[in-house]
Amino acid sequence: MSSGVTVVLGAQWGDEGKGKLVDVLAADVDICARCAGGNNAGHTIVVPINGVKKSFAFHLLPSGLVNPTCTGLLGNGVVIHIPSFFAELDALESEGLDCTGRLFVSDRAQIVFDFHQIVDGLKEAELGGSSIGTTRKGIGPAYSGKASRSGLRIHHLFEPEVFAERFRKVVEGRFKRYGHFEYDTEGEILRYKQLAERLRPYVVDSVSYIHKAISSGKRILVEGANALLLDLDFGTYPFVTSSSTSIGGVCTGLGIPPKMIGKTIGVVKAYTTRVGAGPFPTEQLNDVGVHLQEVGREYGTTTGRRRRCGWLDLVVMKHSSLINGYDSFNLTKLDILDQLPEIKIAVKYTINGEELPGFPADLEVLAKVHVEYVTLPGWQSSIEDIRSYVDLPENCKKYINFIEKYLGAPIEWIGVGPGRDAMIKKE
Ligand code: 2SA
Ligand code: GDP
Ligand code: MG
Repeated sequence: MSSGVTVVLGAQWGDEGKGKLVDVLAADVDICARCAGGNNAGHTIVVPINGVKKSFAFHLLPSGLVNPTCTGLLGNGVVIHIPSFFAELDALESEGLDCTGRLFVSDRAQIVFDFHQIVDGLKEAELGGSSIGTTRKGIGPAYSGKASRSGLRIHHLFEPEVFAERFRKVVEGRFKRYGHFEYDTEGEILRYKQLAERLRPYVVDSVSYIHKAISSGKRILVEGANALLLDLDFGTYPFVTSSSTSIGGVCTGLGIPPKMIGKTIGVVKAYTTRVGAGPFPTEQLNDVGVHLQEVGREYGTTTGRRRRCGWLDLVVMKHSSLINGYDSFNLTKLDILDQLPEIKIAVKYTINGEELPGFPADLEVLAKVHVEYVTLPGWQSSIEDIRSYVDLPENCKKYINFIEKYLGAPIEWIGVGPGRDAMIKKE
């Protein structure tokens, strides 16, 4: 690990395989922190336990917890549905992953309540045909509450009267906006009184906690959730999530200054996927898309939805690189391209023959772009068992080199299968 905080961020529309890289890097870190998002995220990790491959799905908790010496931290920028926090924790512990004393939650983090999840569904229904395709985990409504200063934070749980008063007010506000939906406000206040006591041992002043850890030489890894194209500012707005999923969200979601970030690794799938609605210029609504979806087993980790699939888009990746300033990349799921005779890569967007200067903000423009591709020959052999860069087929290396050259940063890691060991470190 390099000195300073290491950051892993999704470079496309999510599900690039961040969880797997975090798991690999967690072997050498002391703390794995989440800075944004909630249990909308889904990170699948496949690890050998007593010689048998076991799959863990993380949603809210940091994936680094799979490593028994790694401590997990949920920063102030995360939104926390407390019953889901405990459900995930209980599931991990029942599978033999003891998290006692190595999981902490920021006292400044916002709470996601069931009413946020109900409202998420109501908002989507209201949008009808132009719905976002959210995970319905209450993420948008919780961040809206935060921005409009009516949200409840973890520390409010420990001031029962303040909590009850703010809670009643905010639920009342939702009833005014959406009509009276079924919700037991007083019952929830009682439930949260009990949940507060269960949560108490996990709660820390995360700013002091992380700065103390940094100054005592602890190695910190930040696990990004969702991805750049789902960022509230830089993604395909409004078809985005409601948090800052870019490098800026690392600083605001944990309270660390940019100068403490040592290295930022972008995770990029060898093709592109997205779940939910919104434009996707390289989407393949044909046999190629079906092939990627089926061979890549592209289903949402949280909702089970089919992920839309298409070719790798380097215009998207350039936009993502400008904002996040990746030091290196992890190219994942390269093995999913094994059988394809030829592989396309998007390199340019044009309108009326003119190249666009960047990734357009306006989705009407994005929907109209003509995508220019470069076609490279496939390698048509299995790379799943290859563990060294030099042993990869020549056409596979050409694909990797093309991406590196276009993006101007090295591909440091190459994923060739879902398991922890199926990763090539390119020196
Ligand atoms: P939300 O629920 O308000 O954050 O949804 C807003 C948009 O963000 C997308 N989104 C995601 N995209 C990819 N992966 C996500 N996590 C799960 C996974 C998704 C799943 O790992 O597979 O299981 O469906 C994720 N979370 C949010 C979402 O599709 C909307 O486009
Ligand atoms: P995340 O949200 O970025 O952590 O990604 P997800 O876990 O939602 O989705 C990535 C999926 O691809 C998971 O099922 C991983 O186990 C799997 N995966 C990750 N890297 C690779 C790889 O290099 N090859 C293959 N075949 N699967 C991978
Ligand atoms: Mg995911």
